Amino acid sequence: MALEAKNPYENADLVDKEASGQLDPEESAATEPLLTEIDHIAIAVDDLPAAIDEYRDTFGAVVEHREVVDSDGVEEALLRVADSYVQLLTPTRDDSPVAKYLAKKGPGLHHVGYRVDDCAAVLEQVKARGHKVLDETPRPGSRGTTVAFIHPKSIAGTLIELVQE
Ligand code: CMX
Ligand code: CO
Repeated sequence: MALEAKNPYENADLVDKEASGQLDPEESAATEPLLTEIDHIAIAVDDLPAAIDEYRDTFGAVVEHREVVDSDGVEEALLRVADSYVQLLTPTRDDSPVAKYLAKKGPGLHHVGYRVDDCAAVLEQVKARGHKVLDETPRPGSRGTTVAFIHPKSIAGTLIELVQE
């Protein structure tokens, strides 16, 4: 099919829609990759110092940045891995989204942060494609970044953070 040849990563649903004339093939997919790099893999933990020690002792990974992000009720430790980070995250208060996650699921992968060149522009594209977003407009993240979250139920079961440095 034409769309498959143009973009092998397109999903079957869109291919079907294009074939049935519901989607304009020229507008059906982002024309160039919007995600430029994995910024961070975020892991929720109950005990931040213990997790930092574990990563250092096991992998030799060291903390490059520590920050309390009040707006999200979290404390983070960023450990560099090549051009990306592991973001160890722990809640700083009971109403933090990470506190709720830990209570329900226990420690583990919480979200993936993808680097983008223009967070506002990518967020608009994500919304235009019908995905549920958690931030209507970009907002400040840690390290002076600009971020926006996409709901996990809306895209492949993974909480996504768009990160503009
Ligand atoms: N990954 C995948 N699925 C998740 C999830 C996650 N991190 N968090 C919740 N879910 C799922 C739940 O399993 C649940 O699914 P079911 O309905 O099938 O049981 C559903 O989403 C609703 O979950 P919930 O426990 O009721 O949680 P809420 O809806 O209250 O909150 C979310 C979930 C994603 C809306 C909330 O965590 C949020 O707004 N997150 C964005 C902000 C954030 O995470 N900040 C912390 C990090 C800050 C940083 O990185 O700097
Ligand atoms: Co994050």
